[in-house]
Amino acid sequence: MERRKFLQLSSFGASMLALKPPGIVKAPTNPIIVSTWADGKRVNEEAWKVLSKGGRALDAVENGARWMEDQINCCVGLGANPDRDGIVTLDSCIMDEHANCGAVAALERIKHPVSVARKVMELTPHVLLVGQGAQQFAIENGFKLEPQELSPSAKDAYEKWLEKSEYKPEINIENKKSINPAPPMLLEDGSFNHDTMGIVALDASGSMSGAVTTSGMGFKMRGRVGDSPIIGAGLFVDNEIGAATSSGMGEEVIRICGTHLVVEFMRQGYNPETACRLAVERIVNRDPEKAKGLQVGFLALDKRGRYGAYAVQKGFEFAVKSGNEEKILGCKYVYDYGVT
Ligand code: SD4
Repeated sequence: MERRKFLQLSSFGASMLALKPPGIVKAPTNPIIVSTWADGKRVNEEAWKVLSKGGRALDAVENGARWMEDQINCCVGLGANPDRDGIVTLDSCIMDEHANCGAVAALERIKHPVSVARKVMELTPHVLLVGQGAQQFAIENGFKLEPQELSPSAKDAYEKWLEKSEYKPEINIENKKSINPAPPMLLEDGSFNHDTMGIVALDASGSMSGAVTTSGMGFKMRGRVGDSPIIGAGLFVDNEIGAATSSGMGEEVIRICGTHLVVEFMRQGYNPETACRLAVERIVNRDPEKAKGLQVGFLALDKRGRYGAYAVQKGFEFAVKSGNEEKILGCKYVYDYGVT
């Protein structure tokens, strides 16, 4: 190629590089955080301590998740409901603005699985550590091994569950009346209204991150892992587009790579609520009868700070906090407790 033509072409290439698509440009933004369920409100407050000072979304979501894990008699963390064998096993994941991610599953006797997940992300070449290996990694990295005992509320709930030992995931559990509207959401029968906290945030520098922490479905089969620690199922972050998290029947979320799907719908131009609705419809349309008996909720935040949620059943809630709003919101759904 002639030298002049080559130079012309390469300067054209350089100017094209300068014209990055708008989503890729990192511009200052107003920080915002959204978290699943009503107790996401307190989680957001903890995360806001980081976001309001110009801190990183990654630190904010970890802070929020740690607060949740610290609650005794809670639906998340070591005080949560155990598996069928009476052992609490925890799942968690975290993902940052560079698509770095880390996760732990079936982790026992460690108080802050979200921070172990972050260490997996930062200190290993891996994404997911499970069971004994995850616990060993946690201990090697300074996490304390906690005693293996159930919290008073989990002990009560487990004893009650043992009376029938019925293995059926409780789906419309949100329908039950809360006797304690402040977190933890302890229900009349001693159970909790959910088992999972999903959090996604956008910080002042325009970076997005997310975290999920859960005890998984109460009285699950030993060794069962749901969507929560699975990147693309319980959590997905794409810093060019947005982030999403989920709660509910993990198996259904895994089947459709739920949060990855939500983010891909946002990439196609749908707003967060519509993106969540389309993912919910993917579950419902395949088997509407089955879907009548299960709950899945998706929550999404896009790069512009817009948020939205959608659920299979009535009852899914989320909390939002930014510089100018702080609220708990319900969302649209397909079924009103199994009825169209
Ligand atoms: C799981 N998705 O283990 C979790 C359960 C959940 O509110 O979200 N509960 O499948």
